[in-house]
Amino acid sequence: MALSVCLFTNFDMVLRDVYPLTPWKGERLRVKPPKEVAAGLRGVTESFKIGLAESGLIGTIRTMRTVNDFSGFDCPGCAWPDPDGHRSGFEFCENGAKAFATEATKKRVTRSFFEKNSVEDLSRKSDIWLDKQGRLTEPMILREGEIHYQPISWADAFREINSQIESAEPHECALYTSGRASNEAAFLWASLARRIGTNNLPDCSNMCHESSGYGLSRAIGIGKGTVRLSCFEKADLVIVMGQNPGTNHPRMLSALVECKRNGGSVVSINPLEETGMKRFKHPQELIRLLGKGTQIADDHFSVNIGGDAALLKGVCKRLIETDSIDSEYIDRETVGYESFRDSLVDVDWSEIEVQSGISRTEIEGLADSIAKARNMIVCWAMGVTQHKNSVAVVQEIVNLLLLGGHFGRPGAGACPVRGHSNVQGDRTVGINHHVSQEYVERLHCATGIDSPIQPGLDSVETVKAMCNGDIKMFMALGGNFLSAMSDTHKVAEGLARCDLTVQISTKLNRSHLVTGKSALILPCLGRTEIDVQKAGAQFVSVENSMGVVHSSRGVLRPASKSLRSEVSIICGIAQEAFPEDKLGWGNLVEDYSRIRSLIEQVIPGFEDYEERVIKKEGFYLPNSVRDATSWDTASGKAEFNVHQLPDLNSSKGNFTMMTVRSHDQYNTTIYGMDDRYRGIYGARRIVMMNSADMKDMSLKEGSMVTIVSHWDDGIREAVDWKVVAIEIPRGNVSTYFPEANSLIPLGSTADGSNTPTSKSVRVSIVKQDRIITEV
Ligand SMILES: Nc1nc2c(c(=O)[nH]1)N[C@H]1C(S)=C(S)[C@@H](COP(=O)(O)OP(=O)(O)OC[C@H]3O[C@@H](n4cnc5c(=O)[nH]c(N)nc54)[C@H](O)[C@@H]3O)O[C@H]1N2
Ligand SMILES: Nc1nc2c(c(=O)[nH]1)N[C@H]1C(S)=C(S)[C@@H](COP(=O)(O)OP(=O)(O)OC[C@H]3O[C@@H](n4cnc5c(=O)[nH]c(N)nc54)[C@H](O)[C@@H]3O)O[C@H]1N2
Ligand SMILES: [Mo]
Repeated sequence: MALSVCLFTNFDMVLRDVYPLTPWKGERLRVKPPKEVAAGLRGVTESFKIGLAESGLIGTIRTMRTVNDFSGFDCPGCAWPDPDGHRSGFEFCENGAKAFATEATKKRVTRSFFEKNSVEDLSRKSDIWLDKQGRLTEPMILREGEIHYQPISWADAFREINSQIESAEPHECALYTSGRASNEAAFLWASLARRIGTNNLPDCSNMCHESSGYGLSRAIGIGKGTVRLSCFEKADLVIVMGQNPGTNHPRMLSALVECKRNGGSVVSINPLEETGMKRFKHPQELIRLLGKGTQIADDHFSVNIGGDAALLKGVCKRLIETDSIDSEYIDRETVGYESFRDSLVDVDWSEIEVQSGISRTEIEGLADSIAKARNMIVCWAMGVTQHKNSVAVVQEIVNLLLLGGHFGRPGAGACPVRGHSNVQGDRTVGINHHVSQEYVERLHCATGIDSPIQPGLDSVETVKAMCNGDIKMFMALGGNFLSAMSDTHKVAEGLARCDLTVQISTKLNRSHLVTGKSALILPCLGRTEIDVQKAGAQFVSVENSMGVVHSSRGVLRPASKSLRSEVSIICGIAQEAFPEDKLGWGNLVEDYSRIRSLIEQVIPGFEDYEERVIKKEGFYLPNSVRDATSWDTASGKAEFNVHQLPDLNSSKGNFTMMTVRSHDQYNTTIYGMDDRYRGIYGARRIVMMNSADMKDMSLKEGSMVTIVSHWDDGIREAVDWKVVAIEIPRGNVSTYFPEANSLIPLGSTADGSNTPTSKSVRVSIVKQDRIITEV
């Protein structure tokens, strides 16, 4: 089926009189040369600028001083850890500063705002505009047939939810989680789903690092990274693959600088040479801000989108051919080496070169550097996890690390760099559409809840079920499901088929505008804010990318008196629905240590949670590979996995498109229109192309094109994209997320992990003087 799309209008599709996409009229594209140096003084001034505009001078200084300080809150920007053992104040970066400044904004969305603006009015506004209206202040309801949200009391909101829980079957409910939720909130949310009787727990991880967890757990027995932050000082070589740390994990650049200062090398593998990987000036080291900055990447490989599997195979082939492997380690710790070695013999160098876009000589050069490294770390993020063969690529990374025995010793290992600041913790404490028998039993013992054992729905499956009319109630603990998911129009169609959609949120976003028959907005405290309950001011806990659990305590006055904490909202919903539970949902909210006590009983590794989490440095969760080199796999050893190279020629379209973040956004929250590091200003509906490809198609910078994606069920097309020339291998293009999400077919997902293929979509780019209707 082809989607009905009205071409050359400002909106792609009208649905229930609501526009699911962000409108894009009025963008003014300007292009400058990309930046050579990341952070530096400009980074510092940018952090203050956004803070001043949103939260004023006092607020800015207060929040910046307390972010990641032991007595303050965990930076909501990303999951990169603080320096081991010494959480110090002021470990901030430009983008972390933006994340908390927009939360600490002085602007408010009140009931009169909703009186003035109908849902349709709001749908015509841009994502930036929606976010800039400020913090949500009181619970609101959009009743069936109404066009305005109206105020509702907390008690009535909980009653509305309860009547849905009562009328729907358990499997008709889905509870989404975005990765900012604390351990305490996430544990309760997962428990509530299971109390309702479902494992339908789609979460942002399904769109993010699911491929890492899936691939790693089957290969090495743990779905998390195996390094500590201190490993970066000891590594001889750090490979950064499919990641843009300068924008998305700026504090990681300090770790890369440490590696370099100690004589190590850094290699970048990416279709784009991102600014953060060129030079970096540490914003905390004022004296260095004036210098030239530290060069980060010693070598850069402009791989084709989706070409990493081929590149890694080439590297492993060379390492084996030159006998640059740790045979003793391989014999002792692994299984499957022989099949892996034999499979590489059949892989043709010409195929490796074509798929990766890197010459044999260069690949062999990289392999020779790897051979020399005693300790190697491979870091990766979305450039690895969001392809059809992502699980295979993660396992090729493991194969490479295993060849040199790079597990279980300081300075070496696998480092999937997580996104949302507590996405890893949420998984640890039970946000998962799969459950183990052990979890079910422990949950029952601690809480009396009888969890179903059969798997629930992930994010993609939830949208499919919604579109089939199989989900009646969708509740979201944070996030922006509509805009974050692939195939925006399908998600909109699915949400609209629900009876009730509920969003627990801090700020307004497009998921509040495309709703079920009725909808609730439940406004919550953000991480920066003081959370007072019966037993006094509460803290919550979070887990960073390296498995350290620590506390986070808000310092700012709440944006409104009517806000409730996430924990309080979940307990409110559960108490209304299940007042008879011996667990006493209503009591848990009084003192969060009661929730931590439950987590301790249910989740292994949280022994003495309360005592350990209040320590300044927090505590490391056990990690079988890092701590003991023990392999919790089917074979009891680390496993080499053999994967065929993907068939990249089978699909239609003349380009492979990836969707990336600009320097001025946090996922679906758009702070501004500029992507400073890449030199793109004033516009987001742009497509970055190789200048030779542009020339072939007679396109100039700023030319308008239509993008068409191809899938079994038909095409998706989106109009009015402006072309920008960038250094990217030919045949590859890049657009921004979330604008391009309407082009990613719902069915296009990674094998095994079911993650939308946000980084590889086959598309045709069509100069905009032709109308495409069907291909
Ligand atoms: N400021 C800021 N910080 C953030 C976020 C944010 O939006 N803004 N989001 C947070 C979240 S949830 C996450 S998951 C992380 C995301 O962090 P990243 O993964 O760094 O985010 P992306 O912008 O998706 O960048 C992916 C990178 O992979 C490259 N890439 C794409 N395809 C391929 C490929 O096939 N091979 C290789 N080798 N590279 C490829 C792209 O060129 C790009 O540099 O950041 C977190 N931190
Ligand atoms: N095409 C494409 N799509 C992608 C990606 C991509 O690279 N390309 N990346 C994917 C990835 S990695 C991720 S993680 C997902 C992100 O998906 P989500 O996590 O669903 O999206 P966010 O944009 O992070 O959510 C922002 C909203 O969260 C709410 N919020 C912020 N802070 C809090 C809080 O403390 N509590 C609560 N309750 N709400 C809060 C605000 O209302 C805000 O509008 O998107 C995915 N989608
Ligand atoms: Mo993410």
